[in-house]
Amino acid sequence: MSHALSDGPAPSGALESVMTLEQFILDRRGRFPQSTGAFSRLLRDVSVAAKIINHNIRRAGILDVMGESGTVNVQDEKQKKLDEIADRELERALRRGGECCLVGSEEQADTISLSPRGDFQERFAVFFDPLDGSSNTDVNASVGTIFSVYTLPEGADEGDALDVALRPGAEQVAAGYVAYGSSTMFVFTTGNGVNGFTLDPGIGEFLLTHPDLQIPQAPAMYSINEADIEDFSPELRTFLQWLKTKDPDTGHRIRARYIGSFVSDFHRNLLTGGLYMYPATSDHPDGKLRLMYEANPMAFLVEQAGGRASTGHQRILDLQPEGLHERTPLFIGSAPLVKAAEAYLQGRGAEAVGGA
Ligand code: FDP
Repeated sequence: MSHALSDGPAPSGALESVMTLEQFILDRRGRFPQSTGAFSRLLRDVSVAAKIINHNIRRAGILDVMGESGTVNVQDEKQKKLDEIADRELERALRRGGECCLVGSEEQADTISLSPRGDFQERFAVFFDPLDGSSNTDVNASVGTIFSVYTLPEGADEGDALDVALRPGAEQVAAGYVAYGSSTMFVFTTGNGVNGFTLDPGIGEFLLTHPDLQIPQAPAMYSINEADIEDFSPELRTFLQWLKTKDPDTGHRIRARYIGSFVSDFHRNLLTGGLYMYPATSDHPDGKLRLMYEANPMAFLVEQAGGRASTGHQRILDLQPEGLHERTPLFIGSAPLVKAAEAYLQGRGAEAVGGA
């Protein structure tokens, strides 16, 4: 893994060996002569929106963009001003780019057609969570944007758009996230591995810093909001107990980390190895995270990075979505830990993980 630009602005000359996101997309496109370029342009549009959102987040506290906007979204959550800005910028960039016919956002009750003539000549549908973990923005903790891309079949039009677009995550053609942390990273897959790009603020370009990301199989971290433990199933509580026991061979204990911002928790665990959980609880039997724009895109990414994503009982990417804002329980990260979680939740715990 190379971290070519970790120390401030790149010295002149260093860029020759570093690939920008745009170059990377063009390079990949060159391998498919039949490609029309529409998909490359769509990814470019998302990355442009990411830069604008990043610009606003970085000036939060200076500009009047912190705090609540006074509105609630369809999930009955109070919207933050930054939620609204991120939502607007993504929709604008995709509309301007002209390659996307349909968007579905966490912040909007229904999908929105971007097709000027309503004929869906533009083939892509994009689902997104414009600002995930936005309760963190007022306290200067990291947040993210998540996106998921599908191609619509020929003949789809505005009338049946959502029905046609509600496809299992296994049919995504691209997915990714932007992590606005101590640096800003754009991480995405088109089903051919996972690559991570770091924004160099000096030149305003995402540069390839994390090629071909693979999630470590040996877990370092687990992430869950244990404040809800009373509402967890007995099986999940037993699993958490197992997670906290020391490895008898190494004396090592997996550490707990929970930022409460899915993108940030996922990104850390992708780099270090680990497991993120948002389970079903007695209060929320379907969990909290949304299938179309949180669980599916991250499940696609994690599988492409050699990891696993599950409800605890079923592969996330096989779920047939029923609605834009549907929720799902989620266990995602290093494959051995996700499998261990599945074993405990299915009542095969100790025997399946070797007697713990
Ligand atoms: P948020 O509500 O701040 O947008 O998807 C929603 C999410 O954040 C995730 O990013 C985060 O992991 C989770 O909810 C936090 O929920 P809890 O406060 O219930 O732990």
